[in-house]
Amino acid sequence: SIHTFKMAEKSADYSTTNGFESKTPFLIGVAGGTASGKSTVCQRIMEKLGQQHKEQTERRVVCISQDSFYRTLTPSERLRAERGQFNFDHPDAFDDKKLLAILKDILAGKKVEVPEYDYITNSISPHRSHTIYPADVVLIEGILVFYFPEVRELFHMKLFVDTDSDTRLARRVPRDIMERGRDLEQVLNQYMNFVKPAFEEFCLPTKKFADVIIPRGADNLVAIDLIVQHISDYLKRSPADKSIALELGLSSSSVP
Ligand code: UZR
Ligand code: MG
Repeated sequence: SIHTFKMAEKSADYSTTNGFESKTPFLIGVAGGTASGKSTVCQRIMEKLGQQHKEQTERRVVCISQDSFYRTLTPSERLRAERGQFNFDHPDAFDDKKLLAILKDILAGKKVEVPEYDYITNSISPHRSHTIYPADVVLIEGILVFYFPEVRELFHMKLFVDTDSDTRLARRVPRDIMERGRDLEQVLNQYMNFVKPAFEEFCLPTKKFADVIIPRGADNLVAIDLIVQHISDYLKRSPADKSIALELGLSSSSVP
């Protein structure tokens, strides 16, 4: 069959990679509105995958936040940001080229440096970044990870965390006040002026690109279990089988 032929071809590729197998990680995009529970969903997936594979200690699952790809603001933008008048929910606030480049490196099995973002100063921490080593599964979470077409195309699996807006606002307010150093009036103004309209214009329309929509977010343990099961089935495949699965899309279970 055509699949058998493809597998033979791929196995040959593997033997030519001078001694070490370049591994293509399984790349998962996790989108959803602010405070929908994206980070928690990622956390749960990471924990469950770790537990299910205790025997294979080198199996690694890592998570990267789109926040690390906010672009550096100009001095005047910075002033606006301090007054809560900069739109951090707009696609233009991100350096999508940098995100794309880093994801391509990750897919090529390279180690990458991911900057750390500081919500208090609204900027990338100049001296802090963390190294992401080649992993089996890489999760990328953020409000607009499905917005940029070239980035979107790279994901092997796309999840959308779908939590009601009132629930999200109720979580966002205390989080911004306690963790991100804001006051109530500023948080609500920003929500009404930027966060809500940008969600409706840029984030919500990307729900249609998702493979799986997770209602209620991190509370949805059944959905998370199903997703984890799917990922771990993939991880159990041989390297050659994996590359075929990635090429054909994981829906195809016809790999011999
Ligand atoms: P999540 N954000 C900030 O509040 N300050 C920044 O410096 C950068 C981003 C917010 C951003 C968005 N909006 O709604 C939110 N504002 O971070 C996305 N205002 O993060 O997905 O964790 O809610
Ligand atoms: Mg977050």
